[in-house]
Order: sequence, then structure tokens, then C-alpha cells
Amino acid sequence: MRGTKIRIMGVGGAGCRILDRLNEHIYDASSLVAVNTDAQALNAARAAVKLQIGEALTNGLGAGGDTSVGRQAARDGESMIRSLLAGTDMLLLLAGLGGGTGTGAVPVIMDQAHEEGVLVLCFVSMPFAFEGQNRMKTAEESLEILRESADALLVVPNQRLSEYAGAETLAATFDLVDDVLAKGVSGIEKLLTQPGLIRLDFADLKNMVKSGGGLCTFGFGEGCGKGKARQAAESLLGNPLLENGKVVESAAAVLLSMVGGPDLTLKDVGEITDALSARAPKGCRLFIGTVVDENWEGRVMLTALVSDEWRPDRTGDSDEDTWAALARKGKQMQTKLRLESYGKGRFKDVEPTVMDGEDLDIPTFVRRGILIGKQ
Ligand SMILES: Nc1nc2c(ncn2[C@@H]2O[C@H](COP(=O)(O)OP(=O)(O)OP(=O)(O)O)[C@@H](O)[C@H]2O)c(=O)[nH]1
Ligand SMILES: [Mg+2]
Repeated sequence: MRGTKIRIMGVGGAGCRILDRLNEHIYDASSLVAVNTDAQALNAARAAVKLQIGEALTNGLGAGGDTSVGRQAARDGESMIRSLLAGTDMLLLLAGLGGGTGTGAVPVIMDQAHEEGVLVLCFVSMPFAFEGQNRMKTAEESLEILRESADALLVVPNQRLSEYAGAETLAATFDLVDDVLAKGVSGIEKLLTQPGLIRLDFADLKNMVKSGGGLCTFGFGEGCGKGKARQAAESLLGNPLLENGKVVESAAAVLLSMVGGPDLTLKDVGEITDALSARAPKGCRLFIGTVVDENWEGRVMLTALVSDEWRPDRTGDSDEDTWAALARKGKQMQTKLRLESYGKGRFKDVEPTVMDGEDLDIPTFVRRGILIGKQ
């Protein structure tokens, strides 16, 4: 079976800068696509594929903060965008909202991707307060559209991040935002493209994304040396993006990607999931995937994607599909649990009750893959 094909597209000035940052972290740099109306900025971008849109409209200059120009530019570039998306399973779209190109083009590109049958995860930042009401209003309008149409939407509020992190200059803050988004994206890319102790595949991610509410929050943690797992879990739960763990306390589902070296043990994995479980509410669904990368010897990096909603019928799938998916999910979770069942009560308050290899929190007919009503 072929692997999951991912495309990572940065749109507009900020989107392309985040993409540049990703070049250093990414497993498959050929998946990076920079899209901009601004020819000069595009020229400076380091992505493997560069796509200039709206040339006839802007003459290679930017959209000048006008979202209608960004929108039209994406429509004009439709055939090129679609050809880049052919055969893609998942598109990660990156942009800073508030300008003309990224803000206007991202919703259009998302529609085009959906028409190609591609799952779209959207990573955007919101402007600073000092950028003014207009930029914020533009960004909020676009965010509303994205909230409705993105399969998953991850929003980084620049203002809040800078307050938490205490970055002093604008450049330092943008650097921080670029870094946060780049880490989040690379955490997901690694999870889907590299081998691990516990495999989390595209179907898991899709299930989490489709069933968890559209709006997700993500956070990171890192640890190194002796006690790296505990350190990584503490730094994840202390991450400002997760409001020092508060976001986890009301989570409906958490997808956790752990990247470690060949020295990563199941005990490390358990220590991390224990720490997370202790903060998560009862009934929270935990999807865990690990990646083993030899460059990460002696270190662990965590990326958590947190959703505060869980609606299995959100996809609009038929009952049959939903139940079948849930039944499959139940079995997958059990496999993962067995891998980790070296300690009693590990998922006490978080994971389903598992007895004799069966997850008792999932109704029997679902667990056994029995379909009712429709045959
Ligand atoms: N993370 C990050 N955000 C940025 C950077 N520069 C600008 N932003 C943010 O992104 C928003 C959009 O700016 P740009 O990406 O430059 O705008 P654009 O999409 O290129 O649109 P036009 O320039 O109007 O065509 C701004 O309002 C800022 O909040 C950057 O270097 N890094
Ligand atoms: Mg620009």
C-alpha cells in the first residue's frame, strides 16, 4: 500500500516564511509549496515548489491587504493548484491572517482541495492588537469561513503567544510564531511518514480531525537526557499554547505525537501518557503515535493536538459508515493499549475500560462490528 501523501502549502508572506522554517524540520522537503502573489517574496522562499498566483491582477506585487485580490488570485491559479493537489491525501495549509493574499486565498484553496477529496488541516495566526482593527476584522472574517470549512483549524493568536512568551521585539515574536507553527506541522508530518513504536496512521488522524470539533489547539513539550519523558510531559503541560494544561483539562480528544530516538522505551511512553491522563477529563479520547528517529537519541519531542469536542456524526457519514469506523477504532485502540499494558490502571480516567481485550465503553454491537438498522 502506498504511504500517505502530504502537501504542505504556505500562502502569502507569513505562510511562506513558516514554510522556510519548516525546511529545517521536515522529513520530505519535496512536499513544500510556497504560494504568493508577491514575486519578490516568492523568489526568496526556499520551498521545493513555488507558485505565483494572480500575476495579471497584481503584476507580481502583493495583494496590498485586499482579500478580494487574494481570493481572485487563488481562483486564477486554480488549475495549477489542483494539479499540485492531485493524488494528495492531506494538505496542511499555513498562513498569517490579516493580509490580502493568505487571508483571501486560503479559503479558496481549501475548497479546491476538498473538491479533489483532500483532507485539509489549516494552521493560521491571528494579527497582533497593534496591527489595528481592520487587519483583525479581516482575519476574523476569514477565520469564520475556515471554522466552517476546514477539517481541522489550528489558530495561533500572536498577541497571546507574545504575552506568554515575553518576546520583546516584533521580529522575535514572529520568529516564535514561525517556530511554533513549524514544530506543529512537522510533528504531524513525522507521525504520518516515519516509523514508530506505536503507529498512528492517516485513518486515525482523519477520524480525530473529522470527529473532534473543527477547532483544535496544539502544544509542544521537549525533554532530554535522564528523565526526558517526565521533562517532556511537564513542558507539554506547561506550554503556553495549552494555557499551562488548562486546555487539556477540558479536552474531548487528544492526539499525541511523540518523537524520540531508538532509546525511546515503552516506559517513557507510559510516563508521558500517565501525566497527560492525570490532567485530562474522564472519557477523553487519547490517540497516541510514536516516531523513532535516530537524530532524536536522548531526546523526546511531543506535539499534542487537542480538540474540545467529539462528534462522531460530524462527517455526515451514514450511520453504517460511522458505526463501522467506530468499531474499527475500538479494535485499533485495543491493539495500542495492549502494547502499553505494562502497568495497571494506566488509562484509568481517560481511556475506555478494556477487559479481555475488549473496550467496554464502546457498545457491544459497535465493538463487534455489528450493524443495526441498515444491512
Ligand atoms: N508568523 C509570522 N507572521 C507574520 C509575519 N509577517 C506578518 N505576519 C502576520 O501575518 C499577517 C499577514 O501578513 P502577510 O502574510 O505578510 O500578508 P499576505 O498574506 O502576504 O498579504 P499581502 O501582503 O497583503 O498580499 C500579518 O497581519 C501578521 O499578523 C512573519 O514573518 N511571521
Ligand atoms: Mg505579502
